[in-house]
Formats: sequence, C-alpha cells, structure tokens
Amino acid sequence: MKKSNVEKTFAMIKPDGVRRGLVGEIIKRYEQKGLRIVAAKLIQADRETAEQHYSELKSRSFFNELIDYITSGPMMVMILEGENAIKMVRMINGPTHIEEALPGTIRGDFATSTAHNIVHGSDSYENAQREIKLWFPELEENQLKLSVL
Ligand code: IDP
Ligand code: MG
Repeated sequence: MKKSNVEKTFAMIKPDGVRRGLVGEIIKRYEQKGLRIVAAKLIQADRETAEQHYSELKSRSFFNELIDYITSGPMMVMILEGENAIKMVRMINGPTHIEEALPGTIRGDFATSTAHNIVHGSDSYENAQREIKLWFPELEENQLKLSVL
C-alpha cells in the first residue's frame, strides 16, 4: 500500500479575492478536495512581510507592482492540511499565467490577469514551512504538528 503523505501548506486569498467576495467560494474548493483548515485569519500585510514572502522574486521587473498589489487590502491567510496538500492547493489554484489557467481552477475561473490572480499556494515543503512561520509567527511549534482530525 502506498504510504500516505499528509502535510501542511500555506495558502492565501489575495486582496482581489477578498474584495470580490470570493473567500467562501475558494475555501469551499479546498475543503471539497479534503483539505482541512488548521489556521486562518484576515490580515492586511505590511510591505516588509510581503517582500519577505516574495523574496525569491526581488530581481523581477514586476516586484514593486506585486508588493503594491499584495498590500492593497485585507487578505485571508491560512494553513491547510491534507494528503499531498502542497501540490493539491497549487492544482486547485491553477497555473501562474492567465492564458494557461483552465476553467475549473480558481485562477481559470476568476483571475483577471497574471498579476491579479486571486490566490497563492506554497510551491515546496521548504517554502510551506517558511511561509507558515512568516504569516503565523504567533503559532508555537507544537501547534504546527500534524493535527489529523
Ligand atoms: P505563483 O503564484 O503561481 O507561485 P510566482 O511565479 O511565484 O507564481 O509569482 C508570484 C506572483 O507574482 C504571481 O502569483 C502573480 O501575482 C505575480 N506575477 C508572476 N508573474 C508575473 C508577471 O509576469 N507579471 C506580473 N505579475 C506576475
Ligand atoms: Mg510562487
């Protein structure tokens, strides 16, 4: 039998998703694929935290525009847990580029451009751990252990 791979990931509903009233729709899509919400909060990011989150993209031409967008209003940040959660969230979100995001994915159904694409999901185990610590500094290590319900 294949070993299970229950893991945590970090996801966020970016300001355009919150502004457009898509929080319930997006959380429904994660939950209906078996992902559980371990933690969630609505926050307005400061520039420093947003820049740390996207530090890998610092040299890109769109970096400042990206930080303006991410700090433009409240976002729903969350920790999701489930089987292959990291890959699963990115599949539900859809690809980065608007022309590749097919209907049925969140970006395919709702994104208006590659820049304004509604959602984020961590792309690796290392980044999931880093992003969870960055956005949920108040959570203790023991609260981040797997919470199989
Ligand atoms: P991802 O969100 O699918 O992981 P990344 O390449 O990590 O995609 O880019 C982070 C975010 O930066 C994207 O979600 C999008 O908001 C923005 N972004 C990515 N590429 C472009 C671009 O070419 N122009 C403008 N914004 C972009
Ligand atoms: Mg990314």
